[in-house]
Amino acid sequence: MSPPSSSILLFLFLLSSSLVPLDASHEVLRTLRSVPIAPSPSPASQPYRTGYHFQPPKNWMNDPNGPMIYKGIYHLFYQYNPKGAVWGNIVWAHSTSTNLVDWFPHPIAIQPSQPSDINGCWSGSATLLRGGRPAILYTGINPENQQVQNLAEPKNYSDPFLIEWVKSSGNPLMAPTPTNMINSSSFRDPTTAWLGSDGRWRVIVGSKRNARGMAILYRSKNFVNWVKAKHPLHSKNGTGMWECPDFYPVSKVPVGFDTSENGPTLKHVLKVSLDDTKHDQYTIGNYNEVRDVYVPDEGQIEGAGGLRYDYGKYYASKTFFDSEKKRRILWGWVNESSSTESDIKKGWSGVQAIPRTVWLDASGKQLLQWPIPEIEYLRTNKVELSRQVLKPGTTLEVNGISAAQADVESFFVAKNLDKAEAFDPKWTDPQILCSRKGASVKGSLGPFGLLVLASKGLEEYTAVFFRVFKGQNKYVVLMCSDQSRSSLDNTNDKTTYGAFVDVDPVQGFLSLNLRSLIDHSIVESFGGRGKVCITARVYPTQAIESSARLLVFNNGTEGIELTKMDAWSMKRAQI
Ligand code: DQQ
Repeated sequence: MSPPSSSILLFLFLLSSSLVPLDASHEVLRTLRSVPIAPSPSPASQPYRTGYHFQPPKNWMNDPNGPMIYKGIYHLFYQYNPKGAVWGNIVWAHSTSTNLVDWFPHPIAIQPSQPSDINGCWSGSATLLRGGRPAILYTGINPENQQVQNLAEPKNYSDPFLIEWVKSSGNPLMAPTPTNMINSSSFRDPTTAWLGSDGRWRVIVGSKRNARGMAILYRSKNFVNWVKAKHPLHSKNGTGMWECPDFYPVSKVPVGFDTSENGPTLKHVLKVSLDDTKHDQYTIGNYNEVRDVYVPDEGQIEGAGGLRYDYGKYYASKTFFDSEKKRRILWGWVNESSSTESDIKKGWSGVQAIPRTVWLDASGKQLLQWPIPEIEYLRTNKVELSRQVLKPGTTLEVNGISAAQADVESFFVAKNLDKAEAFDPKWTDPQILCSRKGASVKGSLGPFGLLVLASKGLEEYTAVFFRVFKGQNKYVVLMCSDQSRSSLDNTNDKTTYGAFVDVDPVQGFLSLNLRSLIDHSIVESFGGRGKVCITARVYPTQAIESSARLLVFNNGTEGIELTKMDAWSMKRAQI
């Protein structure tokens, strides 16, 4: 979401205050029962609502905010418009869960109520202070439409659901001033804070100066009085506004670490949501606590062309440390690819991707991501395909699962690597390559993979597939999610997505794993055991509910071995 210009903000504010007056009080509902839970809309009228991806019953949702675990309960807050299916009137909605799959809704946690947030409660993060006490830092929009940073704390620490939040009387705690050089329309989305060994908290806030994206650093001894550091934690010219920064330690062992941990065996990740491109881009590097700077490793690319959490639709993400299961979990917002008119008609917009565990790949050069294992409890009616060769031209239907709501894991092996097409070094953009070489463009080793949400006569399908090329010194594996045939409705954005997967052959064979989480209007795909993720939003008109089909295909001239495929129907989550 790009921040609306001040005139749009003023217009939205006037509109909302003239039609439905903004409630300036911090209304608090006392019990869980007092929250009206809307009945699930019928699938016939709402074929694009998800069965196991998080979404509110209606209206607009964007960024995940303040995820945390407190007293064994997972919390997810999110940017929400209580008044409609388009962005505006932004508050923090709140749900909790014991398993990250089933969610219980709570009253709005934070909404405009004081001058420092009267024009909106925008994104922010939770930090567990000493003794495990949660605190939320979030961006408020003040009466002058300036972006400022505020603090909210639980009213009752013994409530594991953290229903009521109290705003600090000192708000705003960080604000643009005539002397601190902060651009008041580009100063938002505080991260989870981390504690240095000097006993001071640090937090970064996304910003830009001209085209230089930056992570402005603040320090505090008591979490209330914050002092801006002389230099940002990091900045990079040419990258534009950094929204929703995230900064955390990782290691090659697939466990997570508290945000305050640092040491010689840990690397750090700095993720920024690039407002200019709407992509979540990250680098891996080192955090020098003495100088309070982050330095990306040599070879890491910042901005366009760098690493992305997801090469499809995925934005404004945020991680948290799950101290119970010792893992770092990533949440990300998946916006619609439909028109605003369709969103208003269906009455909602936006879903959250399935939470993913993140850790560092053995190469140390990129992250790995995998859907949290809890999601597997929804699997049912397993169908297995055993080892077979997918001959050139194969399209094989996988019967026996509900293909509109499924989890599919396939293991492919490409053997005749000497037959791979030559890779042209000019092909530097995998997304362009995928749109030129879609699923229907024959190759030699590929395209092979899945046709998901496919209609009976293949009038509609989304193709998720690989192609293998022979580069100068190594093989190049391309992973694509081709939405060009996903819907007969041409009002949707059907951009094809793609990425290169960094995998090497072992003993002359290239093994490629593909997992796809299919849920009515979202397809989340993980290639190379989590090296590349691509998420797509699709709106089939025929391949809906029980009419949706799943196929495995090979449109190359060489046979590809399907070592195994496990496919499950997914039960509905309680959301
Ligand atoms: N969404 C929030 C902002 C953030 C943007 C407003 C990112 O705080 O920069 O809803 O999608």
